[in-house]
Amino acid sequence: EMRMKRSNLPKSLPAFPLIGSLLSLRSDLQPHILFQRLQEKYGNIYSLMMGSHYVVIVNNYQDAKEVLLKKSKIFAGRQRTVTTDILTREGKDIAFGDYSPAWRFHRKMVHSAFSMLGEGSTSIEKIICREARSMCQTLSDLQSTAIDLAPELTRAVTNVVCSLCFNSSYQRGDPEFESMLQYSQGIVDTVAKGSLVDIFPWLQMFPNEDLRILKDCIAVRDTLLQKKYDEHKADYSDGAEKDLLDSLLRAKLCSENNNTRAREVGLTDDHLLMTVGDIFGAGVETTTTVMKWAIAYLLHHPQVQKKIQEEIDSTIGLDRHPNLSDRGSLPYLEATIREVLRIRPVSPLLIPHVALTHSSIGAFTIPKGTQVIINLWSLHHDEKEWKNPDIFDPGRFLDEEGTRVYSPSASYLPFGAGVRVCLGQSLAKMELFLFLGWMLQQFTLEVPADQPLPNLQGKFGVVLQPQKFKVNARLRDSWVNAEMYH
Ligand code: HEM
Ligand code: PLO
Repeated sequence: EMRMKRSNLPKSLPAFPLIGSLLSLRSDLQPHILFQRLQEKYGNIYSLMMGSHYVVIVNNYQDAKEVLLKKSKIFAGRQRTVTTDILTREGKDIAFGDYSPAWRFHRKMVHSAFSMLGEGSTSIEKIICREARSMCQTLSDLQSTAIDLAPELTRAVTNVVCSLCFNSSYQRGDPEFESMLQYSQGIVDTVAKGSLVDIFPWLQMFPNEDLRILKDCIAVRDTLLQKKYDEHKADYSDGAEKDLLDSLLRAKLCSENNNTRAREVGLTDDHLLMTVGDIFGAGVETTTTVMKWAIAYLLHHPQVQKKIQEEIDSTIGLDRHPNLSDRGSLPYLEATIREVLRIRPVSPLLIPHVALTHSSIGAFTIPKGTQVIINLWSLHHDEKEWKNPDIFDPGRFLDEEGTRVYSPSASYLPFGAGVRVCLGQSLAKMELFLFLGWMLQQFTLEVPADQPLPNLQGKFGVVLQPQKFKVNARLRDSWVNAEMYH
């Protein structure tokens, strides 16, 4: 039992330090695609060294299921890295924080704050629809000019999560919003993407452009978070929690009064700030990214766009806007969202997991402390699971009549699974449905005359982002006529 047979370890790649550089230096293959290719030579599951860390890559559903679901708690750890430690004050957040009572407590807090806010008069649905309305208004003001939709999409998505976290929102051109856009992109570009400093921590001794950008951006973010925190502390009154930050504050004050588990469950200022930082950051970057991918694919596949519009016209019409109770009756829109999340997963390698104890995956031995990377890209592009996986086809998620959404393969985990499953899954699904539904009811998205089709190759990072592209949002004739009629 004690003497592990070497042969039980997954097959190892030979070129140890090189792989490290491949993750960050511009190789023509992005890491998720490189890891997928290596499968041909090394099998579904193989290992490599990243600096001094032993890493196992999992490329198939069967083994991913064992890691994420069957042995969820065993593989619930996270690796500390140079860049995520700077972002999260040594892992005092949810996403990059190790498995601990503090992690568990903060997940629960966010969960209950979201359900509480969802029920009240300012329900999440109302907030999203308010932002959808404002976004559509802006689009119609900018009609028929080639625009980069990103700032407007980001503002809509940001305002939803801003309402939930801070009970506030941004107008167009708000300088705080502009600065948020900037620092957040800076962080996405430099954090947790397997950069050399994360693989060889001693490199931080030397001047490093990326690390400097990261630190500068985090400083701007921290100022913003601290300001929100101070405002909330000043305004706080018992029993009137308007947002996530109020809920966290109440939990902190409560535990201080009773002198209970405050330290164990991490109710320090740092923990509170890092939790809202996570939700705010994740809330903005993920949903915005999916919206951009969805629009990029709709431009490539105008017949898909047309079909969604026909579905909206026949089930909702022009007298009202889509709402959440329409989710069951717009299967083609729902299927399109699923297909976007399949073909371009936001987080193609999830967030690396860590084995908290000695364990196994399939027949392979996995030593304690092993980093386990689930290659979601491989799962979503597995030819044994999906017919023509590289082709964009929402129809694969529909039954034969085209009336019911289903999953043709279990190998579909855009939000991960198990104890580390995405905390914003239901929020994200509501947003995607409503934003796309509202937008396509009123507008047809087209490639401007002098512009190329969007590039569908993503930029790998902590989220897989599409490259910038321009769009023409044209008010639909039927909508213009209906508006005149009203
Ligand atoms: C974690 C996907 C939106 C908050 C994750 C993970 C994935 C994911 C793959 C990692 C799971 C793992 O490590 O095994 C997505 C996708 C989204 C989305 C595809 C949009 C369509 C959101 C939103 C929020 C959010 C809107 C916040 C409001 C989080 C948090 C974690 C997480 C806090 C860390 C959970 C933990 O480590 O315990 N998400 N996400 N996500 N997500 Fe999302
Ligand atoms: C995005 C940039 C923000 O400024 C900080 C931030 C916080 C949480 C991160 C998020 C970034 C990127 C997407 C992440 C999210 C936590 C969960 C989510 C990693 C870095 C995903 C997709 O896993």
